Amino acid sequence: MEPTGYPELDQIAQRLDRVRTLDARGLEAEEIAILGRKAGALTALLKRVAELPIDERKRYGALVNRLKGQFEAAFAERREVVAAERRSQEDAGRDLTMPGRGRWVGAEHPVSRVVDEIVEIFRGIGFTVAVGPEVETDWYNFLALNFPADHPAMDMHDTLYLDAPAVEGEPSGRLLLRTHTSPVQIRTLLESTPPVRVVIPGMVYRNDAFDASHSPAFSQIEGLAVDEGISFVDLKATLIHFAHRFFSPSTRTRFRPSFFPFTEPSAEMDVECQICHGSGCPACKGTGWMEILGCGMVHPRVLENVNLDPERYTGWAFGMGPHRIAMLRYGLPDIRLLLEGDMRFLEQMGRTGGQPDGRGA
Ligand code: 2NL
Repeated sequence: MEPTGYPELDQIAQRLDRVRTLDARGLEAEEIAILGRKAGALTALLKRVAELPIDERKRYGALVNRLKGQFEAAFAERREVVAAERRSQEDAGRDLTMPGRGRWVGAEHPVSRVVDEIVEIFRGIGFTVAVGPEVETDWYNFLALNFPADHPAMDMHDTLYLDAPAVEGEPSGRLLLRTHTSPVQIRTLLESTPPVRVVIPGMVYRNDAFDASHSPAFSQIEGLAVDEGISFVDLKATLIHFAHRFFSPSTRTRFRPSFFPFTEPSAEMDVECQICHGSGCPACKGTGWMEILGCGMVHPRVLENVNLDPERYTGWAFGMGPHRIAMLRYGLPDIRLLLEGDMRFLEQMGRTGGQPDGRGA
């Protein structure tokens, strides 16, 4: 560059060529050193223009401004080059032929699937869904359901009681983990007036050992219909419809007499064995049948306990265990498979076509 006659300008001008050798950090520092608003070398010279004699001012000002423009252009150009270099370095570390990372594909748990299917079948015929607390009082869990106060189910050996004071102001307020979802039905009946058609899915708890067929925590779905003029015919028709939708339209069913404190008469419902279809196999212990639920006409005393007149209203109810149903449907030998979260089992159940009947695939 031509000398200008101003050594301080020429000195700064010498730094212009170096700009295209700077890296990102050096570039930033140099911009501040030359053009920085507070301490930039050129900025300082520009401030001095005003102090010069009037005839010099014009030439000097033009020289400083030209140099400023040259630096601005050089910095901008260098910024572009540095950014492009960084982009190409990033691209160099990228291997577009590398195989993609596999995604974890989740799947519904077999018990969730069974619960959802059961709920959907009943919703399809006008039932609504209700849920309620898992900690209950012994009135909602037992006494309202016509359990006598000395019933063995109320014993500490069968029921998990909470180590907490009883709820005051309740008819009987000892706190426990609900042993069935029936207390939610009691709450529903207390809160509404018939017609009532409701299904209640949820976890229930019993003081049981954890073995192949028992667990201290398992799921239940109960259903309840209360209205004027409801009979055992409604119970049978509805539950047979359910079995045909859930298993298959040709699945045979049968009802056997049974006993529950909260229903009278009571029954257990069997469907033909889903493994051998009736010929007899180890899964059905050679009987050709599998028990899927308990049911019955709501006991008149249960209706009275929720302030309904049993002369006017009748109802029916059922209860079944989705863990058990899932074991029957998928031919599982051990309930612990459904509760322990072993990925080898869950991946097998979740895999497309991995289930015996191909459902949910
Ligand atoms: C079973 C049997 C059953 C019910 C549950 C019920 C509820 C109310 C009134 C009358 Cl509020 N009954 N529930 C009725 C019959 C059987 O469950 O074996 N469950 C796994």
